[in-house]
This record gives sequence, structure tokens and C-alpha cells, in this order.
Amino acid sequence: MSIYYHPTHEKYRPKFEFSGFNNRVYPEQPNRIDNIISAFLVEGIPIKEAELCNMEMIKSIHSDDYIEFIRNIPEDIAEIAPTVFYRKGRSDPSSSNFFSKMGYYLFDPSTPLTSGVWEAAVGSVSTALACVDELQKGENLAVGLCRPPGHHASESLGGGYCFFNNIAIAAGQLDKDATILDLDYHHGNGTQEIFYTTDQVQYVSIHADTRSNYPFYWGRADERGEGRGDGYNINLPISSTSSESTYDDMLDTAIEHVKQYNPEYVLVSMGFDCYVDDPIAGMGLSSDYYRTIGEKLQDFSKLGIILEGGYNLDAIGKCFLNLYQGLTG
Ligand code: Q9C
Ligand code: ZN
Repeated sequence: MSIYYHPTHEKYRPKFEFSGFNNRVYPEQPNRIDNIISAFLVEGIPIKEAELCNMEMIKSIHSDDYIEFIRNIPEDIAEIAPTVFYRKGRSDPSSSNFFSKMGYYLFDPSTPLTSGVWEAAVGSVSTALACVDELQKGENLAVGLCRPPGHHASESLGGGYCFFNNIAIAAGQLDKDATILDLDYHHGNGTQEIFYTTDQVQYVSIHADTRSNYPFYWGRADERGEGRGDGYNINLPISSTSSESTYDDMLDTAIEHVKQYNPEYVLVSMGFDCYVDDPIAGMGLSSDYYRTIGEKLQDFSKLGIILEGGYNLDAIGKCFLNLYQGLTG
């Protein structure tokens, strides 16, 4: 059992998120990882540095042109986000104009571009891959402190603080069936899209109902997969004001779906933004409840925990530690 991170996450530290009429302080900060690591170190639990992955891994999920776009963020750009967006059926983007490409490869202004994006995003993918490596070598549990997160990113489209879909890239490396169980507050639209037509990866997500919550245009219960993937995409939306007991019932339902599929591996898109005092989201979950989640996940024998969201800097360390103690207790 190991916990991984990669130090290049520190290179990505945007200042602002363009958000409606106000810019707000960027919630997805390096402190998130620092605080989680501190909480583990206080308990004497060591954290390992992941080895850098090769580009083939990223290419297994993302298009070459999207990867090149992220790799080639102009050095002289301090921090920038798109405000004009491409929609299907319009003219293709210009291959030479950065603004044109920016509105094509990102779906919202929540994912600012800065010079450190590439290094941080590759480090985050590497962290998730270190976890599946460990599981394939025979370990039963691995934890990846990925940052930036990944579940909103699809083949050629970033957004929602995500550039590369860490957990999708990791799941794609597994040679046996896998479930991605997404417990972030937000629907993982990128992960859903990537595996929508396959039966080799089951996607199960509990999230705030997207009829009134970000990311709005994906995540309904009737999105069940297509072709071979029909029935292997399971969206379980709940109200954004759900109590802990509502959440707990839905978690049992989600776990039943996973058991029915009976995968070799379970990878969890672990967000802590359902915590009651999350600054941008939040449902009724207490920090103690994350121990219960850990206990319930003990039902699965090959388990990878991959960090997605969670923005309360005072609580994220405690929540993660509780989860870990539930998993290992
Ligand atoms: N006013 C994750 O938790 N901002 N991403 C929405 C609404 C984007 C969350 C702004 C939230 C993305 C991984
Ligand atoms: Zn989230």
C-alpha cells in the first residue's frame, strides 16, 4: 500500500477563476496537496514520489493536437482563460491563433492557462499511473494525490480545473475490467464520455443533480452508455442539499451496481467537495463520514483512490486521513 504524489503540481498556481460576474480566488490550489500530506505525515504515514510517465500513456486517451496545445502554452502568458467558445458546426479553430485554440480545447473559463500547466498535468497523470502499476504488481490499495484533477477532461477538451483525465488514463492501462466509481460532488463528464461506448470500464457516479449544478450538460440518470457500453454508464444524481443519510443510501446503491459488474479493479474518483463546508460546493457530509466511505470501500480488493476535487483547506487533510483509516482499519 502506497500513497503517491508528484512535486510538479506546485508549478500550477492560478490566482483567479472567472466565475459569473466576479472573479474568485482560485480554489484548486497547491495547498490542497500540502495539507493532505501534512495530515498523513503527522500520523507517520509516508508519501512517495511517482515516477514520470511517458507520453504514450497520455496519448492513449487524449488527441495529439490537444496534448500539443497543453504542451505549448506560450511562455509570456501569465494567466489566461477563454471567454469565447467553439460549438459544433462552426468554423474550425485557426491552428496559429492561441485564443482561437483556447476556446476550442476548453469548455469553460474555470481552467486558466499558466506556464506551469504542462508540467503539473503530466505529474498528475504520473501519480495516477503509479497507483495502477502498484495494483498490477499485486498490491490491494494505492492512493494518488493527483493535482490538477482530471474527471472533467475528455479526449480533446479540458475544463472544470482538469486538463488530462488522470483516472481514465490509469484505467486504460488495466488489462481486466475496471469500475470507475466517481464520488466527487460534480459529475465526471470527461470520464463518462471516454468510456461511453465500452463495456470494459463501468462508470458509476454520485453527483449533485446537473439540471441545476455544474457541469450542467451531462450527468442525467438516463445517460446509460451506447453500443457495447449500453448499461455500463450509471449516473446517480442527488440533490445538492442532500443529507449524509441520503448520500449513504445512494453510496450503497452505487456499491451494489459495482458488485453486479464484478470488476477486477475499482478506481475511485475521490472528491471531498461533498464535505459540508466546502467553499464552492458541499452537501451534508461530515469529516467523520469519510471513514464510513473507507469502510464500505473495503468490499473491493483491488482499489485505487485518485484525488479529484475538495476545496476546504482546513478540512481536506482530516477528511482524507479519515477515509484512509476507514480503508485500512
Ligand atoms: N460558478 C472539480 O471539483 N467552476 N471541479 C464552476 C460555477 C468549476 C470543479 C463555476 C468547478 C469545477 C474537479
Ligand atoms: Zn468536484
